[in-house]
Amino acid sequence: KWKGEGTTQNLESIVIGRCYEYIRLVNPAVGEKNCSQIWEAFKNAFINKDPCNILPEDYELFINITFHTIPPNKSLFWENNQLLVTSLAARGRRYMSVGDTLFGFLADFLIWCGQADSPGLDYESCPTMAECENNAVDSFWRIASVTYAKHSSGVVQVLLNGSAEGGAYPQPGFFADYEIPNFQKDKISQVVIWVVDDIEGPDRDSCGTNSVKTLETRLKTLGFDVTCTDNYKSVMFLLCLDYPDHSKCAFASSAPAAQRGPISSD
Ligand code: ENP
Repeated sequence: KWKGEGTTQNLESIVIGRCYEYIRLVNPAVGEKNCSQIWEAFKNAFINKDPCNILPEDYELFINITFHTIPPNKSLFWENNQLLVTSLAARGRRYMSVGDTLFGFLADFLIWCGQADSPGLDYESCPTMAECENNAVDSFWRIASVTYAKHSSGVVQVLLNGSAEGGAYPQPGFFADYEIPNFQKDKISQVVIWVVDDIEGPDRDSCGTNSVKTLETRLKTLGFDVTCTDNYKSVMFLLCLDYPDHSKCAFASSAPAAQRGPISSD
């Protein structure tokens, strides 16, 4: 009956399994957590309720029991490049995006919703953002975003897609609406923005232009130290993995001539 895809099959097993994977292997530094209690808190936020009337607050207990500190200088905010962020962050080893925190990790890539007057999950369909704002998934990411932004500190990075149709810095968007407003002025020393175009995509937005300019101005007005880099090299290397022969991936080399090819005479 809803327009969106239904609940991911085996949701309970995935969430509980991910919970153990996270606390035992991905990030044991978070310490002991009760994974079945975490699943109960997650489920109780949305089961037996109108799937269009789930609020971020409904996940409060879940957030409280999954919460852990976010290491300084490791936060990575983003829009429109989830797969790139997933490989750049490397499950928290390089950066810790919200999807690399315990609370985000449990839900990443999943879909879920319940139904009014029934304890069952709806595996057939779930409401989309267009059908109702207060759906189980979007309300979840709202409180996850707010929590993550509030607890980010030091140098924070923002990875934006310069080829995105709605602009690299979409408004409305989670970053614009739930993350920036929760940045703690006294905890964040610098905001590092990277605007990276898709290898085969158009160059729609760059540092100092269009929506990125809007973002830079907003952050500076809020009093943050802001830097912006176009096509940041480390991120380009990751993208170029899939396009080794593309002209954008022919990195200027300072290697000695002999390493690039034989020299004709001598
Ligand atoms: P999209 O639309 O590119 O990607 C949505 C996908 O990313 C979904 O599979 C979603 O999981 C997963 N995801 C991981 N973290 C978030 C998230 N944090 N979030 C919404 N979805 C997330 O992402 P958006 O909508 O532009 O959101 C990007 C935001 O995430 C940025 O603000 C960034 O700073 C933040 P699922 O469970 O829905 O399938 C907040 C909102 O990290």
